[in-house]
Amino acid sequence: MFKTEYVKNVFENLKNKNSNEKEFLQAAEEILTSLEEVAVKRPEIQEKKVLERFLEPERFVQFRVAWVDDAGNVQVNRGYRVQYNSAIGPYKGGIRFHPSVNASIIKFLGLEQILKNSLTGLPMGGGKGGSDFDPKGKSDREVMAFCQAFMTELYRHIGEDTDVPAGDIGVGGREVGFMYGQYKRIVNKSVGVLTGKGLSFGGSLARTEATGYGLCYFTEEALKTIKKDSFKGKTVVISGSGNVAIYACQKATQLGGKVVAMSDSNGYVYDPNGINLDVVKQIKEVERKRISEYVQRVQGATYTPNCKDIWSVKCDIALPCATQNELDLDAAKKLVANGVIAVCEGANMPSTIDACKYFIDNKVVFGPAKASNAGGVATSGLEMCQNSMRYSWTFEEVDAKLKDIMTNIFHNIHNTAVKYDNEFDLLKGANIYGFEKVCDAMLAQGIM
Ligand code: NDP
Ligand code: 2IT
Repeated sequence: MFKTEYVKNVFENLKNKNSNEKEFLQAAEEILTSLEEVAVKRPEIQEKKVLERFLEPERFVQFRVAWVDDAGNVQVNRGYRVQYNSAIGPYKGGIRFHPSVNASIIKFLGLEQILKNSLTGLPMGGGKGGSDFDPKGKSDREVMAFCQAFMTELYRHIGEDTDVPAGDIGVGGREVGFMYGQYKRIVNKSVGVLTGKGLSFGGSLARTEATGYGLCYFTEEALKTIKKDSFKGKTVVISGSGNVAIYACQKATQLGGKVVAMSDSNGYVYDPNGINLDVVKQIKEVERKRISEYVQRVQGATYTPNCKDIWSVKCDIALPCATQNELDLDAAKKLVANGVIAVCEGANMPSTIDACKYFIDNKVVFGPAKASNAGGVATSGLEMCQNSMRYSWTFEEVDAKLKDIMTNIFHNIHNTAVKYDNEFDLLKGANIYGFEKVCDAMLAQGIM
């Protein structure tokens, strides 16, 4: 798998120390595969043990979160925050509430976040947090009680210049609001310690839309550069129906694409007339119900109770926007056989390693998550900037900066991929371009 003794040993040691952390090892393997050539070119990386230090989080906190449910029962969950790397700025990254959250998931997300944040060009280090709390089916009061209990421990570890969390799966405006309120109550300061806040208390316009919009700006630029093509007239399939998927659907449609399928963890809907996003938003954002509801409300649409089958729907552009490892080699083969020209990742690590390789080998325009979904955290960076200035930009101003950032990310990683002899290997381009800045900063700041 690895060609050099150095990288082989780094990965062997990582495996021995984290043997039951499957997702974390997957992310590390994918990154190390790309960085091997850089380590050969730059001997100081081995001398100063940069890869070993890069892979070991600066800090990892795990804590108890106890709260009381509506029936009066005490509930106990586990909370996490990984402060992975602060070489280029304060730790920055979302919080995920999902029953599958464990140390492996938090560490894979944190590791990816270091490189993603570096790609944005903004001064942000990498972090991530979360809990195995399941917000599904909970009342607003229960979600509030959980968020307050979670922040009652987390507050001591974070700060506007130290570590700035935001949303991720299961954490949106409602949860960020409750957590922000509790932080403010404890420390008695109104500061930009979280991003994705409500617009009336320091949130940035366009943050809600940013990840999905950014994904489409990236995809449009990649199609234009590599294939002299665009969204116009294309059939698009988007997995998920949460924050990222909804705004990816909106922008893909605005750019002239037709989105024909969306999903949740139970199944997917197919609408040959193009997804009616108002209906999806009503079901998911307002009523917090299942995507299967869509077929009760829109004529001609069908529901299939298997979310993975969404990749058998014929399309030109696929945007996986649900979760890790939702797109495997089988799915990749189906997409390619059906003539897909671009697969750009909105979720974090949605494609398995062999699926990524299959896309690259088959000359599909493949946008790796850490580049193509960086619009969310980039706009979080813009929210931090506005909070520091105690000022706010208009929607158009933020959206224009987001578009600029996504266009730059694409060209930076594409140029790097070209330099390393394969313009389709944007994954390698992203890993190398993101890593070199972090590596330079780590070397400049001494051994720590
Ligand atoms: P949401 O909670 O808003 O939506 C998540 C969506 O993914 C839901 O439709 C959910 O379905 C589906 N999903 C979750 N887990 C699974 C699973 N195990 N199998 C199938 N579907 C699943 O989250 P976001 O939209 O914010 O996040 C989606 C992805 O995008 C994640 O990978 C996240 O890390 C990534 N991301 C998010 C950013 C942001 O700004 N929010 C920024 C960059 C990346 P169900 O309701 O059935 O659970
Ligand atoms: O994965 C991600 O980049 C996010 N969930 C957004 C993080 C952020 O700090 O806005």
